[in-house]
Amino acid sequence: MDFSAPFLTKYWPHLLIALIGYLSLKFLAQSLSGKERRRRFSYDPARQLDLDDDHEEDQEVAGGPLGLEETTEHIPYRPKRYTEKEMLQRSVEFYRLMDQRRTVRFFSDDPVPLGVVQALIKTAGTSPSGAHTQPWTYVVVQDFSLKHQIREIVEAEEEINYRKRMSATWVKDLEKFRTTWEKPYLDIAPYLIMVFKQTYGIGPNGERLNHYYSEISISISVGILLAAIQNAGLVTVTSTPLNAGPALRTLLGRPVNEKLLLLLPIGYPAHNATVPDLQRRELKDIMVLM
Ligand code: IYR
Repeated sequence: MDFSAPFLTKYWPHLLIALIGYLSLKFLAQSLSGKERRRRFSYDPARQLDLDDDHEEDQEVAGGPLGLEETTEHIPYRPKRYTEKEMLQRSVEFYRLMDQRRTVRFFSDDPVPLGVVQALIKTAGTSPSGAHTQPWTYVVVQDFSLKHQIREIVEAEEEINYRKRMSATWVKDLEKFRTTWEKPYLDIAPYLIMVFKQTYGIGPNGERLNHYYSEISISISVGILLAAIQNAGLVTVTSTPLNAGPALRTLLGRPVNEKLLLLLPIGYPAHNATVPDLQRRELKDIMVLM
């Protein structure tokens, strides 16, 4: 083919159309393969909410260093069996303990031994998780200046949340809890537990490992953590710092596969702490026996 000047003068519209067509097809192919990648790497129905975890990855690898290999041995499991009387007694006692749990927003700065916090996090780590991927990272912050920086980030976002991002109905629904964008407890509580979800795992050679149902897994793990905190005689507030996740992740130097889900301050309640006088739904309203 003759690519001389007269050829270009004559056929330049055709060439232009061909170039535009080529670039559009390339763009379409890239975005489709991106979608496909996202689909393959996340079998997590809650994932539509993850706006923060869109990354390039290398290759898909199943399992992980702590994951179950096909050859994993199955071993006998024979926990202690209680009598029916003991079982009832223990269940009712545990219910009574958990029924005392309240979300508390007023903290004492009394110190709590780190060993207690470590035991609480170990307990949270006993949670079941999708394909035993254990997709959680619990970042425990005790450093005063770091806690203060966290407070500044959270309050800056919460002020906008309360003023603009949350609907008027939402803000009204919260009135009875007397919450505001101000979070002094972030300075006062001896520890802030920052709960990160690992949207995918990273293997020993930097390869990307699939995680399944991570958000549900972490919710279960945090439920166990709340029970452990209650059992230790400490309190927390399960806060979800809307829009502050990326800045907090950067502040704490967490990797891109982690997304902040919850922020739990822990400590003793302030001596003058108050809680709203709420009622729990009765058994007949929450349980259906068939
Ligand atoms: N995250 C905000 C707002 C908030 C939202 C709900 I839903 C609550 O149950 C409580 C508070 C805050 O922590 O103030």
